[in-house]
Amino acid sequence: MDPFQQVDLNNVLYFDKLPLSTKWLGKQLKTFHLVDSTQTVAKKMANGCPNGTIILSNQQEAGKGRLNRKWFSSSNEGLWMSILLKPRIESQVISQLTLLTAIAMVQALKDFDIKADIKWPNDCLVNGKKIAGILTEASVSGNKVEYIVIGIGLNLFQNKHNLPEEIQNIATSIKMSTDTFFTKFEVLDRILMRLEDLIELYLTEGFSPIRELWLQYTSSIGKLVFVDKGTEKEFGKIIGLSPEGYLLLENEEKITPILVGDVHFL
Ligand code: BTX
Repeated sequence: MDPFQQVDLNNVLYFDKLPLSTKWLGKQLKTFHLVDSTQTVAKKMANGCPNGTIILSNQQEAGKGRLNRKWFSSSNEGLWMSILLKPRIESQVISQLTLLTAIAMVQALKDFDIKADIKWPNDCLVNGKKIAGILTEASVSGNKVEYIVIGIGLNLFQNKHNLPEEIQNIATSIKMSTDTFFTKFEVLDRILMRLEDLIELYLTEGFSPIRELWLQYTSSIGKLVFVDKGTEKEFGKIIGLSPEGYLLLENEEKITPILVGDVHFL
C-alpha cells in the first residue's frame, strides 16, 4: 500500500516516519499539505534540523525555480520536496551537488524504465521535455557551508492538459512517460536511495566519480548551444565538464568554462 494513503493530509503540518529504504536520508521527514515553497520552509527550519531532513509538500503556492522563475506545483500531482544537507564542503563546490542530484534523478527514473537525460546544470528531460528541475540553495559563512537545501520538483501524475498552458509543450510527467503506475512513495524512496548512495560516494571519493557518471548520463556532449549567462550569451559546442563541474564550451578555438547559465540547444 502507498504509505502516503495511510495518513490524513488534513492541512499543514504533521511529523511522520515513512518506511524509507535509506539509511539516513529522509529519516527526518516533515510533510505538509500546502506551503509557499518547501525551500523556504527548509531554510527556516535548517538550524534545528539534522543533516538529511526532508521537507515535502503536496502543493506549493509559490514554488520557485532558478533566478526567481516560477515552478508550477500548485497541484498535488508531483513530488515537491527540499532536502537539507550539512556536508563538510567548501562553498565553491556547492554546484556539484546539483549535478549529483540530477544523476540521482536520472538513475531513479531508469530504475522505472524511463530513459531520462541530463541537461546542464539542473534539468532532467524525457524525450526532450522537462520532467524534473533541481534548485540548490545554501547558507555559507566565509567559504564554509552551513547548510545546503536541494529542491527537487518532479512531475508525477499530470496529463498534458492539466499542466499549466505555459509549460504544456515543454514539460512532461512520469505518467506521460510510461504505462506503468508508480506511487509517490515508490518514486520518493527510489530517488532518496540513489541520492544517498551518490552523496556517500561524493563525500568519500570526491567529485571525480560523479563527473564520470554525469558524462555517462548526459547526451549534451557535442551539441551546439548558446548559453544565456544573464548579461551575456556564449555560443559554442559542449565538449565536456571540467574537473570542478563547469560546463566546457568550445568556440573560436578557445574553451570557456561556464559555472552559471541556461543552455539552449541550437
Ligand atoms: P528552472 O529555473 O531551471 O526552471 C524553471 C522553468 O521551468 C520555468 O520558467 C518554466 O519554464 C518551467 N517549469 C515550471 N514549472 C514546471 C514544471 N512543473 N514542470 C516542468 N517545467 C516547469 C528548476 O528551475 C528548479 C525547480 C525546482 C522546484 C522544486 S519543487 C520543491 C522545491 N521548492 C521550490 O520552491 N522549488 C523546489
